[in-house]
Amino acid sequence: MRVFQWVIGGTLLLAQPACQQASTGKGNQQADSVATRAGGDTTAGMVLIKGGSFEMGSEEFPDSRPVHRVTVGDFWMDEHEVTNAQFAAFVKATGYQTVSELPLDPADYPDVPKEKLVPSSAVFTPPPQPVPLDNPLQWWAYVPGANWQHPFGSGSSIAGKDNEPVVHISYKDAAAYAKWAGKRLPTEAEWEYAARAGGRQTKFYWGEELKPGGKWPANIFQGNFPSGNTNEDGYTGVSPVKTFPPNAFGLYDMDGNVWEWCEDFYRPDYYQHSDTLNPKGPPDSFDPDEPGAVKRVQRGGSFLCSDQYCIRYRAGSRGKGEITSASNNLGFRCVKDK
Ligand SMILES: [Ca+2]
Ligand SMILES: [Ca+2]
Repeated sequence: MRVFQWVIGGTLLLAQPACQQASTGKGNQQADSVATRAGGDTTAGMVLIKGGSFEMGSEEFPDSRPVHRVTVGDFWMDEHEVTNAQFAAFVKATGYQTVSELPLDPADYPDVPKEKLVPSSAVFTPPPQPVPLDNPLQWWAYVPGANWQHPFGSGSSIAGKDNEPVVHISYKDAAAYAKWAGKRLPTEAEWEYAARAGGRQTKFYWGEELKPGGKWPANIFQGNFPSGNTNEDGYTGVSPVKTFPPNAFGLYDMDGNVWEWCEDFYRPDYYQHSDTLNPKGPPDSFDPDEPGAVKRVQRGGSFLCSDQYCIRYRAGSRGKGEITSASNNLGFRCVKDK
């Protein structure tokens, strides 16, 4: 079941369903019935990541401490975020409907006005003037009809945007796609190892400098958040995949563009007792900010991140999201065992 919340440098909860932990809605049944496509063993468009050891985490954020040594095995990873064209092929083959497209049962949301219980998703809607950064409702709107095919609501479309990352993707949607594609979502450790290209601890995944050589190396946010996007990197919203340079492993947009789901459940204290070999996350989730909400890890930040507000595009930082929630800066990529 869906929680009315968005994760952008923190979480905001508007209303919770009556029985979150059960989470046995229509989205689940759909995902369970998705069959793996024929020829699903292809690694086209993937990069073979040679495993190794690295220093995982960041001392900069309470939930990414301590930095600890982790070893991951070899795996394949999508070279870019899953695109609208790729997701459309999945939907065409399976008839899958994303969580944002499904109706909500009023019985599950006794505290939410009925008129709000229509298929919808969170869209970044900045105010025209500067605002204090203490209330995300000032720049997030729950827009009826917003979903992966209509990123800004029912009047919008993805026509001509085949190469943009698909957005408004919940964890359940991402997992269903991965299953169909014969792939899986990355573990958090695999994701960070790939984002660091196996390298050392740095402030940003691309290095120590925010803007090396005077150029923005990723699609993030410049200017005064949320109203004053100066658009220095050329994109106020998503950018087509492969617009910005790849990292040393040949992977694009690990930093910025859209947040990416990982398979691991979220717990802020997991790194204090994480496995060191191919860690797969804790057995269940717990977020003291929203006890009861089932959350998985998200990584890499988005086009809305900057040092002023959502600083979790920085290397080693972690994001989190309730598994049926989505927004127009949230997507994913897949991995595959070697
Ligand atoms: Ca940007
Ligand atoms: Ca990304």
